[in-house]
Amino acid sequence: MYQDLFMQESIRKVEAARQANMKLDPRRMTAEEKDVLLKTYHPDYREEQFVNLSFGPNAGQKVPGELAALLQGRSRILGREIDLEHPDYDTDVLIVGGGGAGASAAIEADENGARVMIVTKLRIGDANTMMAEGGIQAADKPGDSPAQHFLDAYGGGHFAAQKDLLYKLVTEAPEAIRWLSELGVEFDKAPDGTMITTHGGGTSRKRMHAAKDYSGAEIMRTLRDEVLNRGIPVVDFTSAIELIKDENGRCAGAVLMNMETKELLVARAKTVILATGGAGRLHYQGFPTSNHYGATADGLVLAYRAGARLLYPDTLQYHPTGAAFPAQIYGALVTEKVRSVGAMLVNANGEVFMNPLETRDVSAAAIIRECSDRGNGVPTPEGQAVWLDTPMIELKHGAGTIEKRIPAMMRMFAKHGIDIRREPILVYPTLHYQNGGLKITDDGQTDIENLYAAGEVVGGIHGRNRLMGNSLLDIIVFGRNAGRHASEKAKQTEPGRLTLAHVDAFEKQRAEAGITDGTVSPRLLPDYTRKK
Ligand code: MEZ
Repeated sequence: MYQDLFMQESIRKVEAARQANMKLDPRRMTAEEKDVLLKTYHPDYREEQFVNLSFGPNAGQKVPGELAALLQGRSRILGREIDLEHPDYDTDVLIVGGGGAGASAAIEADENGARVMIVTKLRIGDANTMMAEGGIQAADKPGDSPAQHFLDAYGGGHFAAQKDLLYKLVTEAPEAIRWLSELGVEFDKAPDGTMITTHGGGTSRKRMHAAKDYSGAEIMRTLRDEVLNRGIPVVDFTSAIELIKDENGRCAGAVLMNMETKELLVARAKTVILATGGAGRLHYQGFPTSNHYGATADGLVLAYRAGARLLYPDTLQYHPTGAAFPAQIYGALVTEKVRSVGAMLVNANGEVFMNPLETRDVSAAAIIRECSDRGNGVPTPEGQAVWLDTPMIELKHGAGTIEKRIPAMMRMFAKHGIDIRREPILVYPTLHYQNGGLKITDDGQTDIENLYAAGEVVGGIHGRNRLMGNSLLDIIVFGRNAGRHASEKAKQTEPGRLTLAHVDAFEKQRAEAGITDGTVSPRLLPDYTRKK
């Protein structure tokens, strides 16, 4: 498959150095080294790629230019007739988004006796949860503790996590694993029934629980079955395009749009949970993405327009190992588990240039440095890349390890003629996760009364960088949390008269700020039409 002569020559160097490389235990970078590396090479520090918001709850703060255009964009409902007096749907808890957080919230709200409805612009399960591969963290083994988990995540997130949220995440993690197991998730287990756990970047203990390398798909399969078995209504191919408030300023529903007919519908609800996921499909700074097709920051736009603050909207996660070759899988996730089970990152000369389990932001920046200033990248049709030396895995752990532990990776590359048991693979950072998002309290409520949020749309749980496996964890812990609190709040709520006055007010602010570009938001789907 590697027909390019430079690649072939480089592979020979990787092979020649492999045995010696395998004996290396590259030292971790010091805090000072990491600091300089990040500031020089991490995309979050490319100041020219950010703009300051002109108005709204985060006025004056910097966000990626692509996101600013959407946050300050024009509403899709301007000039449309919307009959708020006669809602098409009436429910206690309206959940926007059909991924892991939305499904967990729905199950918990249903369990609490609420009438629940999920609305999703694609189908339930079409979400980043489905695409998560390597695992979910929980400190549930001897020698580990939630306190240790907290320290790893707090340090890895540059001491910026909201401490109360992170505390909740790590202390409720063992219960999340138990809940998932009881629902039917098939985690990897040793013959004696104990969970197999591995390291991830930045973890001090082996606490990554996995279902091979399709952990997210296994979790989503189980949650989706549970939602459907409970008979929770799911309205698919229908997006939320604006939140509705009541006359008292509380969130009280959403304007929905049928994605095929473009018909507008009104859903009235006592409480609303946004679980709309991330933003990879905005392709910040032109990066490819590991994200699902629907990851277009919709929840941030809806909530911002209704008056909710964002936390750390300027920080994104570039997963260090996106597939860089061949072009058909450019940007697809190569799970961190590949490094957890023994593969090392090496440059075009076959040299190991970092410890393979540095945290993600540091690893991504080190790869970018190797491919730019150091000139040690392997040229690819899309740019530059480094090798992830996968044959090391079976040399270390024996034949059959790759098929057993990371079969999805093996299949993804095999489809393109690359046998990762024998040949290394080319990787480069890919846009993976939105560290920032909606500010919430520890009961999951945003700045707007009766508007809750869970999952990747939330900011602050992980600080300015998330560790592997803490996102599958947060969708469960905070999804269930939001479902519980939103359903409880719904019991005490009777929505007043519905209104969209906040949308008009936002439009006025937009005009006063002199924003005249025609961007309409939320985006809903990526725009891949070829531009001349
Ligand atoms: O948490 C993640 O983002 C994850 C599990 C990704 C991966 O590398 O597999």
